[in-house]
Amino acid sequence: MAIVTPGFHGRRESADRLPPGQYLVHDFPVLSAGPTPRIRLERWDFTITTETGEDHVWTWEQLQALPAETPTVDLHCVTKWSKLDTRWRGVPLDTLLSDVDTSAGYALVYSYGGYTTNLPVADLRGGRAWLVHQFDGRDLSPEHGGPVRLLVPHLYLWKSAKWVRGMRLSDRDIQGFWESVGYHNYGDPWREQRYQGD
Ligand SMILES: Nc1nc2c(c(=O)[nH]1)N[C@H]1C(S)=C(S)[C@@H](COP(=O)(O)O)O[C@H]1N2
Ligand SMILES: [Mo]
Repeated sequence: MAIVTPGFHGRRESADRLPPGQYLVHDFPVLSAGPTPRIRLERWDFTITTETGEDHVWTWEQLQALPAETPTVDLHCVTKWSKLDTRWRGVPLDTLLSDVDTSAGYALVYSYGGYTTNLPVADLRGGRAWLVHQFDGRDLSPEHGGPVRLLVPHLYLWKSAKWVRGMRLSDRDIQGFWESVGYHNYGDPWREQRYQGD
């Protein structure tokens, strides 16, 4: 009898891991809506602003001092490519949010360069979202969002904001860049939530 441990993907067939309408790639495509910003680490910081307007700020050193995890996850882009077993290193959002007093339902994530994307705060919790600074054992390259990107692999990859700078928590769900031009508000690849109305 085959035993499949949830989270241990090595024993599952690739085909079972491909959401509807997706195909596998082995390279790592770059999808950016604008130019790649270059951010010096001494100037980098990450801010969580609560619904009451309180700012929590982490510098690069402070982020590095937090316990890191090394998730191996599958990525699913709404343009239909999926990449399996990508290896990352970063700090779980649970750790950052544990310092933040909030009951807000929604996060509007924003990046250096102006990109935004929205998701429920619940999706940032539960060991499902990280601020990552390494990919495949190396510093995350600028093209893929370095120095730090958000990684939320259970949603389509446009939610994983590259060059992430902060997030505003709110009781109101405010749409981000792609969401406001017709992409799905939530973006679950397993339910094929590509566009509004899917
Ligand atoms: N800041 C920022 N983050 C972004 C984007 C972007 O244009 N700007 N594109 C999104 C989209 S649509 C996808 S598919 C992934 C692509 O990540 P990759 O370039 O590392 O493959 O980043 C997401 N995060
Ligand atoms: Mo995308």
